[in-house]
Amino acid sequence: MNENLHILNYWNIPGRAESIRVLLALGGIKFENNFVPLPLPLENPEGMIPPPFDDGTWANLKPNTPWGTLPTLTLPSGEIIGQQRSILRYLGKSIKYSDDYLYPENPESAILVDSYMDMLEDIWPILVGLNGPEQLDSAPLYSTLLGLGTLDDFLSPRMKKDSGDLSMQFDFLEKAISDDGPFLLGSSLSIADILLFAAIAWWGAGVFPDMGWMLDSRPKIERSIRSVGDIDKVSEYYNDLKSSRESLPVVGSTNYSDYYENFHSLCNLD
Ligand SMILES: N[C@@H](CCC(=O)N[C@@H](CS)C(=O)NCC(=O)O)C(=O)O
Repeated sequence: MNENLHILNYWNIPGRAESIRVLLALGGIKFENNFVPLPLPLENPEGMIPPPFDDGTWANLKPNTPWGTLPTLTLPSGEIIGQQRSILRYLGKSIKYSDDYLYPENPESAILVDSYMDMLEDIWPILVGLNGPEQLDSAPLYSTLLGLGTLDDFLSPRMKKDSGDLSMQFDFLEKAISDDGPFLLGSSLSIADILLFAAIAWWGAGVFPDMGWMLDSRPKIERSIRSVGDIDKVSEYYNDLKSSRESLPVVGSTNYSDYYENFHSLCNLD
């Protein structure tokens, strides 16, 4: 590990870390990934270093993280900071795009950015599903992580237009987005756009069979995330890593490489 770099500590999947990776790339901040083996009860494929699945690393690391969770970001000073949205705000206060800080300085814009990020956080645990070993295979995200496919029976009623609770949350999001665009707040990019881009691309592979479940008839959400994928520094980041992501584990019906496919398609890298 290079001590002068930022180090992003997380599993080797997009998950809650991807927004931070994209933001670091957009800010031109050099960082390394410290891929911690995912604490899932799956056999490790031979010869993969680091092993993708549980080898006891997380149990040892967890008590030494600030909040008992990943992602964390190790700063060049050695300080370790945690919590996805807090890390985004921290970085967004010093990273600019087209002369604007990605976490706006004015309180009226900042509350909007926070609201978008908090509403995404309301959706996140529903899509991850219940935690605990005995419930793993009935939780939407864990089902794909364990190679058991997407839980359409769980998701379909909740994503039913006009009646499903999750569908309504995506509709509130669509309604809130500026008409003019291209970004959530209008012409200024913010960390909320980065989080939305990372969330939809991840959920569209890790939870739903595709992004259409969230994007169909929601053109403003789609416009916003496509606009993030169109940013040169973002597409260059995915282009540089594309081949390294072709050799990720395959578990049952899940090829972990597919977890990055939506990011590539949003960056027009197909
Ligand atoms: N509020 C936290 C939630 C983080 C979280 O739940 N992380 C999960 C992985 S996505 C985790 O660390 N799970 C392992 C554990 O809780 O032991 C954030 O937004 O960063």
